[in-house]
Amino acid sequence: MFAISSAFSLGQCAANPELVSGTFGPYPGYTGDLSVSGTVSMYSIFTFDMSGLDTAGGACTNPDFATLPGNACGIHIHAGTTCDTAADVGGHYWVSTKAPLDPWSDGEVGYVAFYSTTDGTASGSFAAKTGATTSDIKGRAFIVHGADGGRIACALMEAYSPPGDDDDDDDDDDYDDDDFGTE
Ligand SMILES: [Cu+2]
Repeated sequence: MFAISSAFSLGQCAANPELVSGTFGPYPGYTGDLSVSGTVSMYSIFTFDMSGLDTAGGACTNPDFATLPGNACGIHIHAGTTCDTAADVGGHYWVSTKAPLDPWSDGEVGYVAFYSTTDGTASGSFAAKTGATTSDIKGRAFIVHGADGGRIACALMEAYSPPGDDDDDDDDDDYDDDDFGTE
């Protein structure tokens, strides 16, 4: 079996975006009536650093999604909040009211998160149009798929605690269950 050691992270505390927009003003030269306000916050992309990944047949070395089974070599957030019971892990997670297409599906959106490995290790980063906030994703299952598309590893996404920070992070998790899509 695969021994996965993993470090997935969203890299930030839910309350602390990495970047935030300043005050919106009119675009230079814009003379129309519209006046945009609000904020845009940037939370981190996903970064990963893993070992013990599937090297079978070299399929995940440079994945060709046209010929591989669905989800081959994939790394995805799934809807479930457990890694204990397969039936409860659920399908891909995204907020369908904000991101209409499954960002984790093969090809449909033109993007799917995957790992590429020759020796069972992989690292990198990716963004996914989940429509989800960090707190939406907190507690959900991160799934690693093998070269045949099967699920080979699972970890729950937890609040990041910097080394030495033993504060209890009590974020509330107020997503609406009707609000996300699964496949
Ligand atoms: Cu998956």
